[in-house]
Amino acid sequence: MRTTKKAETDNTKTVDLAQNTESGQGEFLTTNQGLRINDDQNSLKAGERGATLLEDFQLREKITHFDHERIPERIVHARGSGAHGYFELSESMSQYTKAKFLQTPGTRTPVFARFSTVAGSRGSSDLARDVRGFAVKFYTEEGNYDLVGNNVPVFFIQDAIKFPDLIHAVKPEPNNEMPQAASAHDTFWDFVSLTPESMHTIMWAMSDRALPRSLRMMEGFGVHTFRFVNENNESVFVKFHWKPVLGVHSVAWDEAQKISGKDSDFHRRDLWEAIETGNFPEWNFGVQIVEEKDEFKFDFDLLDPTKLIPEEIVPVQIIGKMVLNRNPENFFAETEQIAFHPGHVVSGIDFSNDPLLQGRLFSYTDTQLSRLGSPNFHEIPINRPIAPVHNNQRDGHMRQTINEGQSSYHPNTTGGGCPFQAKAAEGGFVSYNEQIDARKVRTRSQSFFDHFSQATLFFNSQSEAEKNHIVNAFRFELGKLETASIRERVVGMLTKVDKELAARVAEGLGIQVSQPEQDLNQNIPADGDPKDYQSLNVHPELKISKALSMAGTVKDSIKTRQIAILAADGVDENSLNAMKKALEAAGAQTKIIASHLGFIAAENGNQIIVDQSFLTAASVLFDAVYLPDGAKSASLLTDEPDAIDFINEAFKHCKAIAADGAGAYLLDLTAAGNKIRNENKAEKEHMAYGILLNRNSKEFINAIANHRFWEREKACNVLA
Ligand code: HDE
Repeated sequence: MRTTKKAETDNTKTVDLAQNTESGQGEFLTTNQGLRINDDQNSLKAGERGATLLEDFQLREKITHFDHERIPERIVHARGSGAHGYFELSESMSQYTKAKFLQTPGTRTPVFARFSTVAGSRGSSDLARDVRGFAVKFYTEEGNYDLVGNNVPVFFIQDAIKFPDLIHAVKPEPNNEMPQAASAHDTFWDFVSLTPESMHTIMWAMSDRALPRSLRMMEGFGVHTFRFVNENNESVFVKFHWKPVLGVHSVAWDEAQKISGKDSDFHRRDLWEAIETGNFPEWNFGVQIVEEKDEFKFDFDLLDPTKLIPEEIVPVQIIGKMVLNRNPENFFAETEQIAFHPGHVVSGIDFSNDPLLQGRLFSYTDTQLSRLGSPNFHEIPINRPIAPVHNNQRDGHMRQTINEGQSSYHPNTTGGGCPFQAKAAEGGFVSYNEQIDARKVRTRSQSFFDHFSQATLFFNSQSEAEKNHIVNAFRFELGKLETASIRERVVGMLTKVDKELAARVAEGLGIQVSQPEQDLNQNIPADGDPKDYQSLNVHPELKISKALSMAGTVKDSIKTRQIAILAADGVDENSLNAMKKALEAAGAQTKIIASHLGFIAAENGNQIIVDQSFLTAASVLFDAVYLPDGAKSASLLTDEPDAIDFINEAFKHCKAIAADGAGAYLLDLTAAGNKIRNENKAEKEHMAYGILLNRNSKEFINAIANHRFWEREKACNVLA
């Protein structure tokens, strides 16, 4: 069989065919033609002070390349961070799918995962309130499989034809390009208020799920219903899930906004550093399987992407795990140039007729053509499959492969018939032969008309603190609107989700809750579809789904958590070091923060190195605070307004705070001290609110593992 000459397909390393175009470390500086450069500091001039000569090819080449360094950013999901790793199967799926990488437990498949926000530009902040993209490219031996999902299991719209409208509405407004990476503006909520199907996903977006503590601490979902197809051509429906081993955790909204200012790369840095320090992020991979015969047994349509299958109804079966263990060498070459596509499937995985998914199948290649500039984007190293590529596609901008021979068509004899078509038994992809016999219609199925019952299920499933955060998120977002009628329409829509939610949001906005029926129909343009598919009243049996709340998530580890230790001259070295060692032994990372960099002198005269000063550190960048013993240190810090602010903020954001000995004096000056210690509450109660006085390291570790003490918001009247 004749083969095409192909670039090395080791996607894990960027190696060129003919020449070494790697980093060039230890090599001479050259032009792009390989000519060694003698002077890269000065352009070629007519005399020392003379004009620069057009002849200077070295200058021209360098500037020209620079002028063209930027490519269009992704139309959505522009800001992202990615990493390499592997997927390891633990349970064979051979009963359901013939996909090779899902057959034999222990099989490892290389992956590249990219996480992103949706609305913001490439340079925007990581902590925007937004859905997060969760896209994974599996480099399987049968070709690339892309699972291009999000960190919420549902989507805003039911039909791809509405996607440009949704995105136009959420992106900065076109007249003034404001606001960046934010949904709190008129056009977004105008669209939402006229699109009742968006309400379920809106509930997720207004919840803390939209403010992850870390990319490593968020779930991922394939969103659509897909199909598995086995060797016998039998199919089942499948939904995909990623479950983070560290649990699902979020930050508070006030904190998110402050992080955006203090470190807009907060998530990117967190992912990078976790991998650099060997704390490889891990997710369990799960599936929900629905037999074909059960397609219509639910009170929602499996094809409707605004619906999830509650885990209480179809449990998630864990079948493997993903480990991310290598940072990219080059952000542009890998994270920026990776091109995902929900249509990149392998034999054994197929599509359902979800109209949102069907539209996506067109969009992704189309967008890569303008973003990456050529139909040969699959030849960019990060996009190359490890499976060999043989076909009759030729040429085009930036073609890398040097195809040999006379034959570039099929069928042929000039090429000995190569490359051959593969039979199904040889791994050739055969679409699932679903029977379709239908009329062409431009309509929506009645079974998609229930827009509110799962929004209600989501709200009812939240803890009290989570509900409060949702109320405040609506108050914030709608409070930013300039058009009162949009605000009122959204509140009217909320009455369909939960009357109390609507009333509380309305109270915060100082408006009356209006009649939902009127509201939903008023101001809707005559040609606007929503009124034609007003909600169907469905009363699902399931009233609460625990899996929808983050309250019951994994809380058993402080691995990679960032702990601030505030200290000054006179700190008790033992008190500081004992806690520091215990926290680090449990996997946390500690930073000693003082008024200045360099060293502080401990009570016993020893010098202690300072990691960060109050100028460069910020409370919002840490998970917990420790105040060690040492009378002088505590007293110096009480005169340091930044130290008091630091503790107050940690208290407001419901983080664990521990003080030892004299460290407690410092606590007394803060809101934490006033609210808890000075009110003479029982010590047990301090603990319940995550304030620990003279407690041992084990107790502090447990408190940090709890992530946040949201109970503090109500008990101490603080709003995180
Ligand atoms: Fe995407 N989406 N999308 N999307 N999407 C893109 O492709 C699109 C949708 C998702 O890290 C674009 O390469 C349409 C749902 C992720 O590179 C674009 C529709 C879900 C990423 C595009 C949807 C997603 C994208 C922009 C409605 C969750 C980032 C750049 C029919 C299941 C991938 C690009 C990465 C990216 C189109 C809806 C997830 C324009 C038309 C639903 C994670 O092609």
